[in-house]
Amino acid sequence: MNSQELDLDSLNNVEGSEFLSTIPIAPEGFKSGFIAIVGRPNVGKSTLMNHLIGQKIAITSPTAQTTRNRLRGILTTPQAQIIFVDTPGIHKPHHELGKVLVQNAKTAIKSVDLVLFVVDSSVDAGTGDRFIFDILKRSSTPVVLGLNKVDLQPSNCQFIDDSYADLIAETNWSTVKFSATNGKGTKQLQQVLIDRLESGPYYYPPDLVTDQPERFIIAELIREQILLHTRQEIPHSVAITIEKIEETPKVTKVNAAINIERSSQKGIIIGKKGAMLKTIGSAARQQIQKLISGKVHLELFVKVEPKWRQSRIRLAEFGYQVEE
Ligand SMILES: Nc1nc2c(ncn2[C@@H]2O[C@H](COP(=O)(O)OP(=O)(O)OP(=O)(O)O)[C@@H](O)[C@H]2O)c(=O)[nH]1
Ligand SMILES: [Mg+2]
Repeated sequence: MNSQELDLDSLNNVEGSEFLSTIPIAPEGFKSGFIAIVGRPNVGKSTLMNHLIGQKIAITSPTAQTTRNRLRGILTTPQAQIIFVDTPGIHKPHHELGKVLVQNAKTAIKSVDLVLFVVDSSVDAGTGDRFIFDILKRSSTPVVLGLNKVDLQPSNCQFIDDSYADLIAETNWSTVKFSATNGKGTKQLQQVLIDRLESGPYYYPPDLVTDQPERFIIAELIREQILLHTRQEIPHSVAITIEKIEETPKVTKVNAAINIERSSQKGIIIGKKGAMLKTIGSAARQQIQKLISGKVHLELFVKVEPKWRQSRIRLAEFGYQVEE
C-alpha cells in the first residue's frame, strides 16, 4: 500500500491503532517490509535481531529453542523501515509445543517480503540446515543466506563456506557473513536487506522497536534467567504468567508465576533455602529495570501445571500463538 493512501482518521478508529497518528508519511524512495529471521535453534537469530534494532527485546541463551513466539523487532533508518520477525528455531518436533513452534515459523515464512536464513558458520552445513533449506526452496518468498558467528570460524574455514555454497547452489540467494555478537559485517547485512526491499510506507512510528506489550517482554526476561541459571535441569518446561503489574510513582511492582510441569522441578527452581529463586529474581529484576528505565519490585512464585506443553488450550493461555 502507498503511504499517501493511508486514511489516518478512519484507521485511528480501529482498535489498537493508537500509534497511527504518529506515523510519518514516507518520503519518495523510502523502503519498507517484513523480514523473517529463520534457522536452526541456537544459530543466533534473536541475538542478531537485538543487535540490528539496537535494543534487547528478544531473549537469548546458549540453550537451543530459546525463542517460542514470533517476535517483531523494528529497525528504522532514514532510508527504510524493516520489521524483523524473529522465529523459533526450526527442528523436528517432539511434542505439541514443538509442533506449534515449527508451524509458526512456516507461517512467518509465507507472510513476509523476505527471509533471512541464518546459519552457524562455525560449523559446516548439516541435516538441520538442509531441512530448513527444503522448506524455503518450496516457498516463493525470496531468501538471503546469513552466515553468522564468523568470529568463531576456525582459520581453515573454506570447507565450511563451501558447504553452504553447495547447499544453495541451485538458487539465486545472496550470502552475507557477519557476527551478531561483535557486529562485524552487520552493517553490510543491513544494506543488503534494505536493497532487497521494495518502496513502501512506515508501518510503525520511527521510535518504536517492537509491537509487543511490555508485559510480554517482562515475562520473557524472567524466562531467560531461568534458562541461564538452570540450563539443562529445567529444559523447556517453564512458562511465565504475569499475574499483576502495579505502577506507583516510585516503583513498578510485578507479580509473576513460574509454571512448571512436575512438582519435582519445584525444588530446582526454588533451590536450597530459596537461593535459586532469589538469584533468578534478582537477575530478572535488573533486566526489567533496564527495559522500563525505573525501579522494579519483582515477586515470583512457582506453580505446578502438569503437561502444559501437551495442551493447546494451555499453550494459548500462556500466550503462545497457536496456529493450524
Ligand atoms: N560467538 C558468537 N556467539 C553468538 C553469535 N550470535 C549468537 N551467539 C550466541 O549463540 C547463542 C544462541 O543465540 P540465540 O540468539 O539465543 O539463538 P537463536 O537462534 O535465537 O536460538 P533459538 O531461539 O533457540 O532458536 C547465545 O549464547 C548467543 O550469545 C555470534 O555471532 N558469535
Ligand atoms: Mg531465538
